[in-house]
Amino acid sequence: MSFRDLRGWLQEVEKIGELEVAKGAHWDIELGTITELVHRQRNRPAVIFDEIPGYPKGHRVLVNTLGTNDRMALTWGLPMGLSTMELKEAIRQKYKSLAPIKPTLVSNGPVMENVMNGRQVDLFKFPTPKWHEHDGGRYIGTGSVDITMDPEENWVNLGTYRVMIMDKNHVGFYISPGKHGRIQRGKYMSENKPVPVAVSCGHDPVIFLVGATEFPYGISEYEYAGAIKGQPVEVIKGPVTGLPIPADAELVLEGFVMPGETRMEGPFGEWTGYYASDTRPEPVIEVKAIYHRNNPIILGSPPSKPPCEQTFFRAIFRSILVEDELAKAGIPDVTGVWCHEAGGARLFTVVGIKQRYPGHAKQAAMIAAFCHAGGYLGRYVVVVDDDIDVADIQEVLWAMCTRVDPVQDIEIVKDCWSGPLDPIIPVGEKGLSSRAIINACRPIKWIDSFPRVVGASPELVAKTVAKWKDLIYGK
Ligand SMILES: Cc1cc2nc3c(=O)[nH]c(=O)nc-3n(C[C@H](O)[C@H](O)[C@H](O)COP(=O)(O)O)c2cc1C
Ligand SMILES: [Mn+2]
Repeated sequence: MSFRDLRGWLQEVEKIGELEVAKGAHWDIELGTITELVHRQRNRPAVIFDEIPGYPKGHRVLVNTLGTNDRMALTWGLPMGLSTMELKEAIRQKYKSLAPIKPTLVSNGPVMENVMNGRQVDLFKFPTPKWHEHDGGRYIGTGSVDITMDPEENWVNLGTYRVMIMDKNHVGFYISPGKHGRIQRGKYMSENKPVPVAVSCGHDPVIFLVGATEFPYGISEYEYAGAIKGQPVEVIKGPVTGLPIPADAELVLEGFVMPGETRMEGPFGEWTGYYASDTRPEPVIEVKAIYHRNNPIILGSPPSKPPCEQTFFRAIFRSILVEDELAKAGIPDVTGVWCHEAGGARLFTVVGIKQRYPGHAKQAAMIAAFCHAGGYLGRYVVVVDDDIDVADIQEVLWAMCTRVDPVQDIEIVKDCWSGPLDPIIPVGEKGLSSRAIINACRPIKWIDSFPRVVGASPELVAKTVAKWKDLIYGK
């Protein structure tokens, strides 16, 4: 791996010409609006905002880290110049061979260059953006990770769960039901014990990538970060909580959630493209200490209406994870999975299979719909035959239009994993939602007599193109 931490990553990104410095953008909406517009495009550089009004030069905010194929490849330690599907394949190969590497405990690191303790703690010392016009506050945690420990099972989870500044020493953090951090937090709260939490607000993008991804329950995302990097992540024992914090992080908060204490959190522009969860009372962290490097960099990744930076990198990686879970569940002949971006890489998942036996399609669909990587806040799972390109929405729709008899082939499953962010579930009824499982494969019972697909055979195409190439495709 060619970089060690966020600063090393920035140097590499600069070398490939994909870093831009923007000076003078205001933290109040302006920076967030620029980010939204940049995040929508697929070829824009990572942007580092400096000289943010009201803040010292050098206190920076970085966005659009994973917004292009090359930056995603760089972060994964893969070659430049790959197409999206080549990148997916390269990541898949690398992911298959990953062996988790435990973090190494070190006694000190750059994150400790500056320490604020107790009464010195002041969250307003950093240029935290108000990202979207209708947000309820400034979110210091978007490209962040919330670090928690399971008090019974003793493993450390890293989850990207949004973090809102409440006042100079309190932050709210919203975790959807079922997420690992929520399960861990709940174990302390049900015993009325303070919950130790550390929040890293700027770090190696590999840390962000693993925090934002549905790795299996029970294994620390630190171990996956180490595996991706090919070397252990160095961590320091947090002086306040004892939790492991990245030694090379830019900015880390440490504190406790007091049982029973809540404040209103939100609204926040969410990945579905709505402000669906509005404001709710949520637990808050009383921040006891802040550590930061000189000239700290906040890593931002605010969601917005898809497609955007997030849906891009998550579509690739979630598709791989769902494929992996299908394989682990023993489903044969899965030819591909694509978690479409319009659905935030969650609401519309397509699984391709080579049908081998009656029931194969439904079996694949159900695993894809309910496994950890694919289960949360899903909506549609479509299974198609292997002649359909799962990532090509026109082909998928064609299969749905021609190989589905709705009364036979769409099944509704009720009472599935959802949460407050689900825009179609009304306030007061949120919590569960249904899934449409769409079997858009040719019916296995009469597949051999299913109508032949129109179109020249590959041999005929090859022969014709060889002779008429310029006429057909232009000179
Ligand atoms: C920028 C960004 C913000 C996110 N915000 C939240 C959030 O506020 N709450 C939440 O539950 N999940 C959020 N997620 C999704 C989780 O990070 C994701 O589901 C992750 O897998 C959770 O970790 P876990 O599997 O260890 O629970 C966010 C993801 C991204 C990329
Ligand atoms: Mn986890």
